Amino acid sequence: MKPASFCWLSSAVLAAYGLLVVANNETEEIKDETARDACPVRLESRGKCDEGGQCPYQVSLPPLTIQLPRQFGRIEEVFKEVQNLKEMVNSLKKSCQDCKLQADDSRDPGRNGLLSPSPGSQGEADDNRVRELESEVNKLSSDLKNAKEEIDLLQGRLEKLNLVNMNNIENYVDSKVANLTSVVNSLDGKCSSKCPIQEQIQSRPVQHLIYKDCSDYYTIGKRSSEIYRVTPDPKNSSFEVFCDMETMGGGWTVLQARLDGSTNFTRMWRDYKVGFGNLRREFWLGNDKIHLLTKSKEMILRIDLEDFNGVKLYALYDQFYVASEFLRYRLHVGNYNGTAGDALHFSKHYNHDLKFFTTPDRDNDRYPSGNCGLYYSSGWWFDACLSANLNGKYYHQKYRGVRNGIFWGTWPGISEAQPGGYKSSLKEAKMMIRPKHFKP
Ligand SMILES: [Ca+2]
Repeated sequence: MKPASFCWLSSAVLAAYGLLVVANNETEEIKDETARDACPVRLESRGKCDEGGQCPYQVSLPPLTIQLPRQFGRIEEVFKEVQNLKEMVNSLKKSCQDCKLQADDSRDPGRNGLLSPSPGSQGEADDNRVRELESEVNKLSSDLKNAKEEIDLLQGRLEKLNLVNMNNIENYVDSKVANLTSVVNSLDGKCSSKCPIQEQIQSRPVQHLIYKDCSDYYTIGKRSSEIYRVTPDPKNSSFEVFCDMETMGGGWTVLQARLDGSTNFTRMWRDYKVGFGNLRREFWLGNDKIHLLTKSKEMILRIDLEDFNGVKLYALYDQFYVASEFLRYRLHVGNYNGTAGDALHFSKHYNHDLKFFTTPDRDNDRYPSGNCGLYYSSGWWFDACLSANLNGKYYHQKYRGVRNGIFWGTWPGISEAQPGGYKSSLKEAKMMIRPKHFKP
């Protein structure tokens, strides 16, 4: 083989190599002029060819310089950045280790009074902490419970105090009024004994300057059941009442009457407060007036009831008082006697005594999920809700659905009625009061 052929071959080999290394025409500037001019490529034989046809030749190539694209210059920057990142990672690693060491130190029981772990026991330390927090929570919850009980207790005492104070004041005023009345009456007596002319006046109703209720009219000789004007409390204005002068000797001030359904009793707080209806037929006298009447003297309550079969029964309560509006007209009723049964104290759960007055627009009952007054279409001293409701709807015939008619829970045969079956309202009801110590 001639040397010129070798040069051509080596050039071809170099060109192919360059193409392989950089497959880009722009950068293909292989500096092979020297190879073409001086031909530094040499092929040397290193012995004989073996039997398989493989020959030990050595090709010496000239030094090679390749121009790389501009972007390759960034490799160095990338290397630098990688180096920086590596350093950062290392420093972070170190600070992390420092952190861990510090955290371990801070768990040292000598430096933190809250924890008392056994040496080297991380799980137990956590358990102890959890237990401690639990006991703290338990303590707080029991403290809260105690506080709630105390608040309840104080609330009860406050209510009692309120009642006591109101009663004291009322009693004080009553005794003053009673004293004055007796002084006036005794003066009247003295005058009439010394002045004969006055005896004619004596027959007139002047010995009672104040007619507190119907019993005072009875005392001065009034015997007809009529409307009279009473002044149970001199500090408040007088008002008209209907007096029953026949039942059980007479002297009764009527508070409520149901006869024929001519008056609607599904009314709001304001109406029950001032009263409504017709005194000669159906009416509610009014909670403010009932309060004044019952605080002026110790009163007894009589309830007369009649059903559509003509059965007439009554209930007599030896104690009856209705508190002021401030105390939501709370009912105090006791010492039952009579034939109709004590529906106002039906059971532990249906007891109207000591209950507040509730109307469809004012929920003072003991039923937490709703308003008994709204449900039973009435204003009454509802418990949760009722065993009596004399202000219920007037039904002329038997009715179904909610038992919102005029109702007395101890009425004979009433418990036999099926919940979904027909019910009867009472035909007549009357509530009236008279002083406890009145003798007709
Ligand atoms: Ca309620």
